[in-house]
Amino acid sequence: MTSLLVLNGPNLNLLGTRKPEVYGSTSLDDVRESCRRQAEELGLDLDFRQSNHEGELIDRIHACGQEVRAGLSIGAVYNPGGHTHTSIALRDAIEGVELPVIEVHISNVHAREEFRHHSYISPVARGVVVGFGVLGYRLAVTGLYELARQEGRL
Ligand code: CA2
Repeated sequence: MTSLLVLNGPNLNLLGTRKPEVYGSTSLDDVRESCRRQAEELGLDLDFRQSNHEGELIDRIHACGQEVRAGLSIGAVYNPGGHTHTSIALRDAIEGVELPVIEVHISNVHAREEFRHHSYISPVARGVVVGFGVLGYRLAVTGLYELARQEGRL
């Protein structure tokens, strides 16, 4: 079965435990379950991951790029967390394997501190979903799925 990667960067394992006024009270396990149900409805396998380690995230992006080339995956929904604003290496990884990515942010980064307004990832993403809370993951999955259909990859 064709798969879909939902990738989460540093500190997103803390979701639902702290800062509910910014990130809500839903846990990352709840997000995983919601994505699992949505993937099932769409007839896709779900690969849901979180890592606090940049190299691990880069390796996963490379692997997913190969899966897309082989027709085994439609790409990734990616919340890069703090790496959004710092990581040229993650941007290069996405660009390097031409991975179809929908970038997602739970909070409206543009309504927050200025250092959150710039993303190294957005220029290499196919789309960006910002500020819808954890609903953004579902919107991003829908967007990635529709792009894959439009492009004849599903
Ligand atoms: O809004 C988002 O989804 C972010 O990607 C979350 C990142 C932040 O650095 C970005 O600017 C925007 C932070 C993820 C850490 O999440 C936490 C969740 C609960 C408690 C503490 C951190």
